[in-house]
Amino acid sequence: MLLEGQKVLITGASRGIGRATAIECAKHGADVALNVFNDDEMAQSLVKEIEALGRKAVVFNGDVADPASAPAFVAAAVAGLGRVDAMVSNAGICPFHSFLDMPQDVFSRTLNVNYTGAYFMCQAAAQQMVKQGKDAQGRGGSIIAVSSISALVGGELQTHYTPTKAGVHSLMQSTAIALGRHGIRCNSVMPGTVATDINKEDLSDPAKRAYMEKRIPLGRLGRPDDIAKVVVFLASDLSGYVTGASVLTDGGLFVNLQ
Ligand code: NAD
Ligand code: RM4
Repeated sequence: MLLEGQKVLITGASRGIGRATAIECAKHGADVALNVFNDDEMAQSLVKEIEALGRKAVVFNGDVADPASAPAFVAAAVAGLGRVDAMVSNAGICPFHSFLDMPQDVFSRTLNVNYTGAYFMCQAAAQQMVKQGKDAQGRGGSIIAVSSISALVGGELQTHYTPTKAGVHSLMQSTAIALGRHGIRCNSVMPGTVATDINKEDLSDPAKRAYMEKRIPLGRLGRPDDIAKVVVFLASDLSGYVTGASVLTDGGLFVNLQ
């Protein structure tokens, strides 16, 4: 019960890593506010799962690429849960595409969802945390960006995507400085390859999947809850002196170069 009584906001919460994060936070005693984007059935089934764990869930439908969705999500969370203790900026897309013929709309949408969305969601959460003030132990809240191993390595079909993941990690480094005086910690988690909808097609080639698995020292692709557990750690007091950091969570993939 690392998050007993905490109020945690999660963007892109209906599927994959965001969904697992919502469930893991609820298992650790948190109530959750779920930003979803036109995914009603999945959102409703998630609310049921959270409630079955004895926790509260507030749903807010909105496109993170629209900066106006950020203060609206935080306002909905405060109306439903009373306050904000942690923000998990998770929503992201990766429409795999080659570089030389990258359409401008695919580039722009990826940037707007993954980077602009994260920026304004984190800003809106931080504004609310600053308004709430620090507690007696000097804690002001925790902001966690879901970055990626792709912040550190390239991807041939990810030239639009990898810079957004480097970008959100860099954002956490700078906001850690900007918000430290308010007791707000800012960190990123960098997942390796986790089988979710985002890469279903990419990993549907058995040869590619087998190649990826073979390169991972722990011998398997990541599961959404592998990442969710690290998010819980970064939201909790266990990481109370950690800010501006990243936690690479990849089964060893990054170091396995030779
Ligand atoms: P996913 O496709 O299962 O989930 C993405 C979620 O984001 C969905 O719930 C989707 O509805 C939501 N979303 C998409 N566009 C949105 C928008 N405009 N506004 C609000 N929500 C939106 O994929 P996932 O693997 O769970 O990805 C979650 C995050 O993890 C992404 O930021 C991704 O870059 C990152 N990541 C994933 C992997 C991986 O291998 N799966 C690795 C590293 C990082
Ligand atoms: C991640 C990483 C994974 C890929 C997903 C879509 O950041 O690059 O390997 O499958 O993005």
